Amino acid sequence: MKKTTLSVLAITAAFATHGAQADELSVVCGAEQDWCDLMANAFEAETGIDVALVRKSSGEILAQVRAEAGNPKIDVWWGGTGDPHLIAASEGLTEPSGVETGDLLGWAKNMADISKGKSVGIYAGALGIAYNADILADKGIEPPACWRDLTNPAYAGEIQVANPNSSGTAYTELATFVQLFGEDEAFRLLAEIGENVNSYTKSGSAPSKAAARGETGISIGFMHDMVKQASAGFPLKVVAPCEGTGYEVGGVSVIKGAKNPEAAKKWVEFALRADIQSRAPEVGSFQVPSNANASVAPESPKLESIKLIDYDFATYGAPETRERLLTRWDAEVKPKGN
Ligand code: S7P
Repeated sequence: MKKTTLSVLAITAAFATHGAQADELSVVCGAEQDWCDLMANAFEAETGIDVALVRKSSGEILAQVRAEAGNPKIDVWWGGTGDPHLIAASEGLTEPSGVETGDLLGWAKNMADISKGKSVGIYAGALGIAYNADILADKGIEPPACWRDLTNPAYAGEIQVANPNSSGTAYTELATFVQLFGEDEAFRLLAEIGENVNSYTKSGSAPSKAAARGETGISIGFMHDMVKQASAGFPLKVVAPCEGTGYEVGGVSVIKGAKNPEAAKKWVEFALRADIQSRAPEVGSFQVPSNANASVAPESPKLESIKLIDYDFATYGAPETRERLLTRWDAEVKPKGN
């Protein structure tokens, strides 16, 4: 009798464990909170799998994935700039999802090629400058047209940008400057622009939200995050810098040793579908989708009409490059005492 009870308990426990594994998914999300929520709700509704989701900036996610290596709490990392996804892949922190990439655009497949299938591109977006037209007009300041314009002392205290240690957006900016101007000139320019910066934020989209609300005159960030504010009615103007600009390919990666690998793979398949990617504009996310059959919102910045650099994802998505550039940024750009 006792033996039977124990067996039943053991079977029940095993079933419960198995059930939990099949019905749960832990997601860390690098996109905007409203898009993260839309994705989690849609995935739960379609699959019945419970999603526990947390939103973080890209650098913070990379730090968590590194800290949890070998015993991850996260199953899948969705969104955020591609460079940290590539770094995690090269450090063996993520693993190939094995999903089909046939319908994806070239830049999304490129991400899969560089990472040996461990990360796949889900969207793309270009970096730019935004300004609050009312604030600059009130102060009688000419809007910037180029990256170099941001060194103008007329913008003292007017510029906001994120910190590249925490923010994928700001790391993309740092890597873009290095590719556009060469490393030494890039750091000289960033330090000079730093004289005009009022705050280095944790998240990459925060500066454009602040500029939209008139808390700062100028922001640096992704153009689609600026368009989101402009289309909500704020007086924010978006500038494609005259020298050219860099861009991100947002990624999705399955964490190595994920507790729920099947559900993680389902999430990746889900996130690459055209019908799912086409829903991003519902929450004002205007990145260009990676699935060739997804619809592109009319508000999405037209990448083909922007002077884009040939962003070197393999180099700037390598751990040693990120380490070197962030060390230099801390020494040469970061304000003392921060
Ligand atoms: O979803 C908007 C977006 O700009 O956020 C991601 C980006 O990593 C912002 O987070 P950070 O705080 O790390 O800068 C982008 O991938 C995405 O396009």
